[in-house]
Amino acid sequence: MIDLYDYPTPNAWKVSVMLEECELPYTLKHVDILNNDQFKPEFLKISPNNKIPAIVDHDTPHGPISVFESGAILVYLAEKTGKFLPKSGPARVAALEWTFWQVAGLGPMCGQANHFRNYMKENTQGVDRYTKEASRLYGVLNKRLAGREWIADTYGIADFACWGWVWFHKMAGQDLEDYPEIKRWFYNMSKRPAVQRGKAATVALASENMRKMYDGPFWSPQPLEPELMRLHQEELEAAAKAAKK
Ligand SMILES: N[C@@H](CCC(=O)N[C@@H](CS)C(=O)NCC(=O)O)C(=O)O
Repeated sequence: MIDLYDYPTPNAWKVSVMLEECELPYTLKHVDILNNDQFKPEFLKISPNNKIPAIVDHDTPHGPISVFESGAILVYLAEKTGKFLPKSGPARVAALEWTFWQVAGLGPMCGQANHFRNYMKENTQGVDRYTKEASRLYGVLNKRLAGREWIADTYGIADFACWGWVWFHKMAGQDLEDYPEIKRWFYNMSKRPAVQRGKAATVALASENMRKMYDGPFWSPQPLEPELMRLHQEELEAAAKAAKK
């Protein structure tokens, strides 16, 4: 069994989505980062950089193994299961390139764009710099996806890494209408039941107020497609029921 230390954010969804896609059983350990749980000594032993996600894998020949940093977790799970990361060759290189591109670029820059746009609006230099950088990165991804179904050669860790950061496109000042290739990829991936389960599971453990924020086309400038919205609602309800048990 794997413990996933999470909070409902795109960084945690990378891992919960992968666990669902791999059909690996896992237990969610909710770390309330708004309440400083990430600084508790027992969590720092697992994740010394005081951030979610982190995992503890209890099912290994070496005894429990803990892993922090989402990119390292994705690679660890891929190597454990033999899934979602080609074992060698150019396809593996592409999967690693785009996964690390997300971890080092798309995630941090969109995070900064969110910070300045939504919490430090008066700092127009910051708003401008990070919104432009988020747009540049979205442009790079849009170009990459032209003529491709998935970000690397096959569906896998690069898609898991990027998906949540596209879900939150509005907070980084982006409009999917400007990126038709990303929009197509995003909706295709969002329709996968494992993706919906992975997101809903982490949201279900959040407070009721927080849940309401996710309960709809949150941050999305255009309403989600009705079919996707219906699936999203069903998954959220099922996950909320499971969390109450
Ligand atoms: N580079 C890290 C980033 C993780 C990260 O930023 N986690 C945020 C939530 S999305 C967090 O735990 N923040 C708590 C804090 O900074 O104190 C990764 O990819 O795992």
